[in-house]
Amino acid sequence: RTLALIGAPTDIGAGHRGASMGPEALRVAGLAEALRERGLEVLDVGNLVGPVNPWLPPTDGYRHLDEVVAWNRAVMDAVHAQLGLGRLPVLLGGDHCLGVGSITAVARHCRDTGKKLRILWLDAHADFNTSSVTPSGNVHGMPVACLCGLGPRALTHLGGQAPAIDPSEIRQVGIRSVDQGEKRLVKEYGLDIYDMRYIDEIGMKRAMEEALEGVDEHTHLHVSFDVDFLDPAIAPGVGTTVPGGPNYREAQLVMEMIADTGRLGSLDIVELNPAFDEHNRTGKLAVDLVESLFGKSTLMRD
Ligand code: DIR
Ligand code: MN
Ligand code: MN
Ligand code: MN
Repeated sequence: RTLALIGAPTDIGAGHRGASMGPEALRVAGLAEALRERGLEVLDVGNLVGPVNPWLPPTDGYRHLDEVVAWNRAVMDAVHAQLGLGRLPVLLGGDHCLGVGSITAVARHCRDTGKKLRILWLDAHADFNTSSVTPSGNVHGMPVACLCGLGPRALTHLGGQAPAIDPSEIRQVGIRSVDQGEKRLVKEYGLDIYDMRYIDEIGMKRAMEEALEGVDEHTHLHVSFDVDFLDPAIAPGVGTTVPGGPNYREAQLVMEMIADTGRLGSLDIVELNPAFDEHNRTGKLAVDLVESLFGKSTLMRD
C-alpha cells in the first residue's frame, strides 16, 4: 500500500495564523523518511494551492467562507484521486476546516467501493459549531457539523449530496472543549464522544476498544488527527491548546490500537502550528505518533 502525502498549506479556517506552515514542519520533522523506514512506500505529491488568507472578521457567521470552500475543493479532489489510485492519502494540514474536503472524498470512495466508514476524530474540540452558535466564525470549529449536513450549502454539499456522513459513523476522542450552543447540537445529533472525563474514568484502553467496536474487514478507517488532541505539555505547537489532554503514552496507545485493527485507510494531520512550537517539537511528536499509527510498537510480547 502506497502512502500519498498531500500538503495543504493554509490557515484559512483557524483563529491564529501559522497552521499554513504545518506541511513543511511535518516534512522537516522527517515524516516521509520515518514511514519509509517502516518499509512503507511513500510518495510526497507536494502542496495544493489555494487562496491566501485575507484575515477578515466574520460575514454572516463565517470567516473566509469562499476561500475555505476553495481549499476544501482542492483537498477533496486530491484525496479522492489518491484513493482512486489505490493509495492511502495522508493530508498534511493546514487547519481542521480541511476535514470537510478530506472526509467528503473518503465517504464518496466508501460508497463507490461498498466499504463501511468509521471516522476517529482525535481532538480537544468537537468541531460541531454552526454560524448561529460559533463564538468565533472560524470554520475549523465547524467541520463535523458540515459533514453531518449542518452548515453552509457550499460545504455540506461539497461532494454533491448531503449529508456526506451519518453521525453514527464518527467517534470523537479526547474532547474537552465544547462551546455552549455546540454542546446542545452535539447531543441533538447523538455524536459518540469519548471526552476526557470519560477517559479518566474508564481509561484510554477501554475507551479505544469502545470507539473501535464494530471495525472489521469491510471497514475503511479514517483518522482525523487534530494535534491539539494532545496535552499542551507535550504538544505546545498548536493555536488552540486546551489543558488536560492525553499524555505521551496514552496518545501512543491510541495510535497503536488503531494500527492493530489493520483497517486504516486515510489520515488527516491538522492544526500543527510551528509559530507556537519549540524547535518543531510538536512536529516531531506528530511524526513519532504517526509511526505508531503505521505499526511501530514498543510491544515485546508479539
Ligand atoms: C472553538 C475552537 N470551538 C471555535 N475550535 C477549535 O472557534 O469554534 N477547533 N480550535 O479545533
Ligand atoms: Mn479540530
Ligand atoms: Mn472513488
Ligand atoms: Mn482542536
